[in-house]
Amino acid sequence: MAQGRGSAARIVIVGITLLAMLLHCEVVHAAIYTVGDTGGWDENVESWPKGKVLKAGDTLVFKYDAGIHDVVVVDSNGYKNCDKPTGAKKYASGNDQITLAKGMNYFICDSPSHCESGMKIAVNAL
Ligand SMILES: [Cu+2]
Repeated sequence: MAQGRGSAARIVIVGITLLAMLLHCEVVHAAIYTVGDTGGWDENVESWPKGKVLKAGDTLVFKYDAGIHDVVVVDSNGYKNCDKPTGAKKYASGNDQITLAKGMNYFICDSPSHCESGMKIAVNAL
């Protein structure tokens, strides 16, 4: 009886250990980046992704004054022309966490003339 309880406890401990290892793996593989680093999501942030190796599943954190800026998910055309497609997903909390999809990810600020002033990024997630 006592031995039976002991092995059940061992199985539970092994299970918890495996789960912890899996969760740890997840954390190690997905990185979190603050867009614009200390400057945050602001004008002239366009060059921020240059030289960074970003991966699908990584999280971008957009920090900004919610009353002034926003973050809109656009396509390549929207990025190039600072144009928000109809029905585009918009974030406006001032502290938005967006997980990157594989391939190109484009974000712009929708406030008048901000995107034209370089408040936009194009990120290639591997
Ligand atoms: Cu803005």
